[in-house]
Amino acid sequence: MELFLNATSPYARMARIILLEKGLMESVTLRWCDPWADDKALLAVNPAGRIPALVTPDGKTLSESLLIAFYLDDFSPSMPIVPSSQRADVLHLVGLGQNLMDASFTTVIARKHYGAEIDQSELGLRRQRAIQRLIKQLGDELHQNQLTESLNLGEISTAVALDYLAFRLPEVSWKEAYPQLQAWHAAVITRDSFQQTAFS
Ligand SMILES: N[C@@H](CCC(=O)N[C@@H](CS)C(=O)NCC(=O)O)C(=O)O
Repeated sequence: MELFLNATSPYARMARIILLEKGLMESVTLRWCDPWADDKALLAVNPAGRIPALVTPDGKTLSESLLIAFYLDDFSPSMPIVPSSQRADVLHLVGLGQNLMDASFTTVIARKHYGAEIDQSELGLRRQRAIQRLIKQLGDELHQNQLTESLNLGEISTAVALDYLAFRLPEVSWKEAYPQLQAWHAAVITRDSFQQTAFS
């Protein structure tokens, strides 16, 4: 398999963490690229020009981080990241994590292209309110003692989204406001899969 990625995409990081958590790194070649520079090799496999993109052993390209996550979970059923006994709980958390990732990432990209004043636009303000509500709900729902030996997809998505917030939008000081969430996040990111893929 091949995974097209860069070092700052939260979506690509999620795919890489799943590969590590499921012990699949030896089955994949990492193809580092710049999706914003119309990378030719990326465009050849994914006309959307976005990462992550995973090329399967039979040459099919998968785009969209969640579709890649589901494919990898099926590819290697050991250590399931969406265990059937907890499906609704895990998917609920995935929704919170992905929405936090989307609102944070869109804020960063909008600022990059249109300047920080874009935060004061109607959509910018909506994104900021969504980020605040999502963090509050995660703070209410997540406790360090819920963590088990293996991570599920909801935990991976949420921890990556929180890490991305700390990396790109440090002014959203969620750690100070939600110490219980901070303890949960700190416990998750000690894992090898998070340490090896830290944003840089
Ligand atoms: N919904 C997509 C989002 C992927 C995405 O937005 N990737 C960004 C990098 S973080 C990208 O490749 N952007 C390039 C572009 O939009 O042209 C997913 O979950 O995979």
